[in-house]
Amino acid sequence: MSASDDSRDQPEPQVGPVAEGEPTAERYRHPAAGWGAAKSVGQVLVREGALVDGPRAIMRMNHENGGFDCPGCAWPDDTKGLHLDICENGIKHVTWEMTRKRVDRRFFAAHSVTELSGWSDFALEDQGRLTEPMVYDAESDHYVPISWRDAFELVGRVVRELDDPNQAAFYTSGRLGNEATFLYQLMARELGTNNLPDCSNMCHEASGRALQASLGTGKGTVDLKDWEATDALFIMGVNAASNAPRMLTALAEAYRRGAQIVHVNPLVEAAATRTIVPHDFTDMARFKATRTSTLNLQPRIGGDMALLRGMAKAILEQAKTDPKALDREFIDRHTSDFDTYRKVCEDTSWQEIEHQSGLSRGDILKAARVYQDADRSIFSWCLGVSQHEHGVDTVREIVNVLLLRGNLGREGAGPSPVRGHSNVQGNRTCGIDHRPTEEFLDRLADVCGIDPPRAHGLDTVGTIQAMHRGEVKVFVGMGGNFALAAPDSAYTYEALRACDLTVQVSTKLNRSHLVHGRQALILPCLGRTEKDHQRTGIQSTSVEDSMSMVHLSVGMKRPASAHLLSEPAIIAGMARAALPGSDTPWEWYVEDYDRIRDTMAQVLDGFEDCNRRVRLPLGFRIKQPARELVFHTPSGRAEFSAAPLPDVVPTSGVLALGTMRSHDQWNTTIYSDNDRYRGVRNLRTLVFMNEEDMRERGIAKLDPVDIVSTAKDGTHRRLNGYLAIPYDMPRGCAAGYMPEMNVLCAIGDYSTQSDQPLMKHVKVRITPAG
Ligand SMILES: Nc1nc2c(c(=O)[nH]1)N[C@H]1C(S)=C(S)[C@@H](COP(=O)(O)OP(=O)(O)OC[C@H]3O[C@@H](n4cnc5c(=O)[nH]c(N)nc54)[C@H](O)[C@@H]3O)O[C@H]1N2
Ligand SMILES: Nc1nc2c(c(=O)[nH]1)N[C@H]1C(S)=C(S)[C@@H](COP(=O)(O)OP(=O)(O)OC[C@H]3O[C@@H](n4cnc5c(=O)[nH]c(N)nc54)[C@H](O)[C@@H]3O)O[C@H]1N2
Ligand SMILES: [Mo]
Repeated sequence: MSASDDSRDQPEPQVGPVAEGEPTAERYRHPAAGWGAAKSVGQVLVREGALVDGPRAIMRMNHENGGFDCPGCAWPDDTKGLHLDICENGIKHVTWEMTRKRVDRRFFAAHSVTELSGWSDFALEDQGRLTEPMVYDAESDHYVPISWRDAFELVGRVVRELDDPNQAAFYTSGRLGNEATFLYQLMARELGTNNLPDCSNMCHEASGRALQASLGTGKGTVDLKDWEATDALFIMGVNAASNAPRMLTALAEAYRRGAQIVHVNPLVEAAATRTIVPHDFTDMARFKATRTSTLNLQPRIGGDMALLRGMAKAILEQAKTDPKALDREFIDRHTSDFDTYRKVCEDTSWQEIEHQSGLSRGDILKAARVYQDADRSIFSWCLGVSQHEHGVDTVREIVNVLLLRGNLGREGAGPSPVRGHSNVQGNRTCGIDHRPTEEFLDRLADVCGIDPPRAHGLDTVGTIQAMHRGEVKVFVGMGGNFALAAPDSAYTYEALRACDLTVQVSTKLNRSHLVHGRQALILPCLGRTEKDHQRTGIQSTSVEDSMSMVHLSVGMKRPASAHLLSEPAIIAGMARAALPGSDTPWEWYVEDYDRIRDTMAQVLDGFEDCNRRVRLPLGFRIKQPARELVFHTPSGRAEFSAAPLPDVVPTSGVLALGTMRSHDQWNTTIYSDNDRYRGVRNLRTLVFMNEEDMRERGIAKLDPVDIVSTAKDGTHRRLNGYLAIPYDMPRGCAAGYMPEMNVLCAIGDYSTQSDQPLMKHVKVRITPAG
C-alpha cells in the first residue's frame, strides 16, 4: 500500500473521546490536588471497572521493598518511610493498565484496520488490554492471530534479509525496565546498529547534552533530601500539578518551612498557586490548602535564557559592591571560563534581556534577589525549557547561574531536571543512546563478547526521515505510540507506511498499530503491575527515577492474558530469531533476571554489585560525580558557557505556540476531554491565547480559528476549526495540546543543538476560521 493513494491517511488524528457536553472554559479557583483529584480518580476507577482491584493495587504502589513502581512519571519516591506516596495521575495510570476490558482475536476479526483507522485514539485504547500476538493480513485488511514462534521468525527473517543492519531502527518509550533495556540495546548492537531512537530525543535530550558539557554528567545532581533542605526552588517550564503531581508535596513542605518558590512559566499553572497535599488526609478533610509559590514570573515562550542571563547580570553587578554576591572561592577552585561568561553578561544589555525574556527588569531583579538571599538553591525544569531551538544553551545558562554562587556539590543545591516517563533516565543509563561513548562500547564488547558498531545511529527525527527515504525498512517500537508522539503526523505516517515491517510491543491498541508497514506485528506484553513468571520464579525489574535512585519493581496482578510475554522474553525471542548463531545466552538471561543484572553490573558505571544493592530497602543511588565536585569535562572543571542570547521574539502577526499536555492525559493516552486546572471541559481542539492577541485578530472566546504553522523551510501546515480560549499568558504566545498539534510541527524543525523537535516553539498565524 503506498502512502499517497491511501484513503486511510489521517493527517489530523482525532484524539480525544467524543465530547458529551458543550465545551466550556472558566478560570479554575481551587487548590491543586485535594478533593477534585479524589473525585477524578473515583470516576476513572469506575470506568475501568477496577473498583475491587484498583485500591488494593494502589496500596502496593511505590512501597519500599515489594511493591511495583508507579508506571507514571519519574518523580522519586518519598525517602522518609512514607508508604503511600501516590497521586491522582499515578492512580489513573495504574488503573488504565489494570482495566478489565480486553482486545482479543474476535475483536480484530470484527474490525478491519481501515475501519479502526476511523476510530478516535481514545476509542482505540479504551478497548482494553491486548491479549495475543497478531499479524497484519493485507488481503483481508485485518489483524489475525499468529503464534509467538512464528512472530519471532517473521522478525528474524526480515531482519536477516536486510542488506545492512542500519536498515532497522529500535525505538524505546521510557517505560521499559532496566533489564529489558539492556537486552534490547545488546540485540541492536549485536545486529550491528546504533539506531536506537527513544522518547528522550523528544524530551530531555537538550538537558542531557547541556549537563554533560557543563558538568560531565547527563543527569541532575540533587535528590529529594536536597529538595527538603533547600532555601529557594526555581521551577521552570513544568506543569507539576498534572505531570509530576508528587512534586506538590515537596513544594508545600518547602513553603511551610519558609523556603522561597519561584515559578517560571508563561502560564500560571496550578502548582504555582496552592495545593491540598494529596496524601495528607487531615488537610483533605479540612480543605486546608498550602501555598506552593512565593513568586510567579511569566516570560514569553522561549524567554527563559534571557531571564537567567538577567539574573546573572544582576548578581555580577551586585558583586562589584558586595563580595558575598558571588562564591569566588568555588568559582576559582571548581570552574573554568568564568571571565568569558562575565564578559558576555556585561555585554548583554538590559534592554535586550527585557525584550527577549518578555519580563521587566524589576521582575528579573526580584528573582535575582531571591537567588542571592538564598544560601542553597535548586533549579528544576522540564519541557518548557528543553523543547526549544536553544534548549542546550538555556540549560547551560541554568548551570551558569548555579555556579555563580557555588550551588553544586552541597546539600540543598544543584540542577534537578524533572524527567518524563518512569524509566526514561534508566533507559539512557542502560545503553539506549544513538551516540554511545567509546568507553561504554569497549566494556560491552569485553563483557558480552560482541563487536558493537562504532558509528553513531539515528535518533527519532533521523529515523523518521530515513524511513521516509526508504533507508530504514524495519521499525521496532518497544512501547510507546510513535505514530502520534512524533512530530509532523502526516510525514511520520508516510514514513511508517514505507517500511517493510513494523513491530509494536504494546499493552493497548493505539494509532501506531494502524499506521503500519507492509508487514506488521502487534506483540502484547506484560504491564508493570503484573506478575512476571519465568523459569526460576517471579521476576522483578529495576527502574531509575529522576534523581538517580534505582529500585526494584515487582508486579502483583495476574496477567491480563495467559498469552502475554514479558518484554525481556519478547526481546530474547526476536534476538534469537534474528541472530541464530549468537553466543549471547538469551534464553538463560530470561530465566532469571538476576543474570541480566550480573552482566549489567560489569558493563554499566555505577551498577557494581547491583543485585545486592537494588534489594536494599530504598534501592541504591547511582553515583553522581558532579555531586562530589568531580567533573568529567575536558578541563576537569565545571565549565561556564557563554552563548549569545538567541532571538526568540516572533515577527509581527506570528505567535510562538507551545504544545503541551492537559491534566487528563498521559502523552498520547487521553483519559477525558477535560483539563481541570485550566478550567476547560469537553474540549481538546483548542488554542489558549492572550486576550489582546485575540482582540487584535477579531477573535472572541470559543470562536473557531484556523492555525497555520510556518516551518524553517517555509512550508505550511494547518489545523482548522480549533476553539480559541483567552488565557493569562504573555502577548505573542499561544498554547494547545499534544499530540493533536504534532500536525503543525514540521519534521525539519528540530534544534541544531539537541536535534529535539521544537515542540514548544511552533511559529503560527491564527485567524478566525475561514
Ligand atoms: N499525568 C501526566 N504526567 C506526565 C505526562 C503526561 O502526559 N501526563 N508525561 C510525562 C512526560 S513523558 C514528560 S516529558 C513530562 C512532561 O512534563 P511537562 O514539561 O510539564 O509537560 P508539558 O505538558 O509539555 O508542559 C510544559 C510546561 O511548560 C510550559 N512552557 C511552555 N513553553 C515554555 C517556555 O518557553 N518557558 C517556560 N518556562 N515554560 C514553558 C507550559 O506552560 C507547561 O506548563 O511529564 C511526565 N508526566
Ligand atoms: N507536540 C508534542 N509532541 C510530543 C511532546 C510534546 O510535548 N509536544 N512530548 C514528547 C515526549 S516528552 C514524549 S516522552 C513522547 C511520548 O511518546 P511515547 O512514549 O511513544 O508515547 P506514550 O503515549 O507514552 O505511549 C503510550 C503507549 O505505550 C504502550 N504502553 C504502555 N505501557 C506499556 C508497557 O509497560 N510496555 C509496553 N511495551 N508498552 C506500553 C501502550 O500501548 C500505549 O498506547 O511524546 C513526545 N511528543
Ligand atoms: Mo517525555
